[in-house]
Amino acid sequence: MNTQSNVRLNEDNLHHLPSGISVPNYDRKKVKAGIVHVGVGGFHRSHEAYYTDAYMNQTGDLNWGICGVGLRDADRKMKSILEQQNYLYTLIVKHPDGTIENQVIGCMTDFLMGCDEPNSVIQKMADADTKIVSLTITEGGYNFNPATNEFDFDNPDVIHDLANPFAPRLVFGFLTAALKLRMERGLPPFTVQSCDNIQHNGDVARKMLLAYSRKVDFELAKWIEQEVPFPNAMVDRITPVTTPADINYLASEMGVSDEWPVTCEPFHQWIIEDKFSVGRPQWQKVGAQFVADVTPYENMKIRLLNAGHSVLGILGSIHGFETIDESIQDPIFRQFLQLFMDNEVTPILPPVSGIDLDEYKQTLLIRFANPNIKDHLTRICSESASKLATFLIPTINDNLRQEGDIQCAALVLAAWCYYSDKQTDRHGKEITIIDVMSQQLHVAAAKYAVNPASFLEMTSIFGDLNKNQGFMDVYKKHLKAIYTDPNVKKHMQSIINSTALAVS
Ligand code: CS2
Repeated sequence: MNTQSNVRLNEDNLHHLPSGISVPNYDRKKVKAGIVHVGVGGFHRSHEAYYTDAYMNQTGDLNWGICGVGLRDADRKMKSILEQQNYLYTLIVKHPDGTIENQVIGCMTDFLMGCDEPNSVIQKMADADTKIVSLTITEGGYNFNPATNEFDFDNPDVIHDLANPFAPRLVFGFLTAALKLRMERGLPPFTVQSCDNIQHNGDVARKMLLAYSRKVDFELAKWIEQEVPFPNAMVDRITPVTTPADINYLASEMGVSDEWPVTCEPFHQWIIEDKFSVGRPQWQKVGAQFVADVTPYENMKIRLLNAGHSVLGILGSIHGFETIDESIQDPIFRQFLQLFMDNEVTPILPPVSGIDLDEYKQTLLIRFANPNIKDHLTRICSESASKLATFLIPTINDNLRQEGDIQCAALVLAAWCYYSDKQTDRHGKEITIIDVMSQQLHVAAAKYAVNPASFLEMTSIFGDLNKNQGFMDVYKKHLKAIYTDPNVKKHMQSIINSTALAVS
């Protein structure tokens, strides 16, 4: 909705916005881009950009503005809206009690499209003012084969990039071309800062970039290996997809026209290894935590929060729920999630310094239940092929190694097979599935009747799970139960009951 009395969000109007919306207190004209960020979606805007804006507000250090970069056609809409708004947008922070905070974020200075102007992106990254190139490119964007953990050179985009080093499509092509220019110009390298939910995200980015750059230029790869830091980081803030209702809320209740605001929960966490080549913002002044080793924190977050989301997402979709808060309101879903976290994840987590795991899990349940964060299961289940390979399969493998429990996780994989095969909920209502592998998943799952192991034979996702007889027995039992009766709650309840019996 855009009524005449509404104020359009842009630089000219920034200090004429209606009350109830906070705005940056720094002079945006003086902001210099020290960060180039690839992958400007909701999460980047609610997290790294939020911290950077807060840092500028608090310290007045304006050397860390963010130049956004989109690499795919799909990013054009974001560029065009942000451009019209002089790169301003509203962050709508929704508390569980209904309180809403509206805040304009002002640290973005520009937005470049890699697919339209690859050279501008490469030059921007190679610019001496650029100190950090940060990434939210999703789990799939790292282009590794989860079964081998090696760079996937068979990807047609990689083949394209090797043949067109100055007009690449993937992030590794851009980073390689820009770092080459910096090396040739005698400039120090930028830091590559991954902000994706991948265990050891910095190490993975490093491994993939080294594999790719070695094919391009061996000397350059050696320089990257020795000089470029890739801090690992744990990132966290639940950020649902922006809906027309969010845009309407700002227009009708706040009197502001913002074409693409971001909504998020109040909770945020960022734990980063302190390895930067040419400086960084003092993000610790606004709540980020710098530590020597982020491993225990990322393990905890990915295996509890992200996997927990997938558990609710897959089972909730089959049940017919639409959002995370709706799923967690259901006592059986809640108990099942708690059981999964307590029995299957907690025992394999190393201790996390300064964190009480029980409290952390309770906070997760409260965050998931926030009734104002309508986090759709479509978003949660999107790209499950790469998500589950990172969030859930490693937990199963750890449990199999130490004879831990795998009942809940096996039920989730069985449910995922049913979901991929039928693509409907238990009542036959179609489910929207967003996954680059959805077709392969569907074909493998649909062979269930002739070969119940067919789904798990997709080794690029499941690795060797299909060779583990003990696991396969449990998985097949759950699979049969779900195909016989897709009322997943019944099967969740029976796992809850049998675990309670085993404990008593
Ligand atoms: C979610 C994450 O996409 C997912 O599967 O689990 O986007 C999650 O909301 C964020 O990692 C929260 O920090």
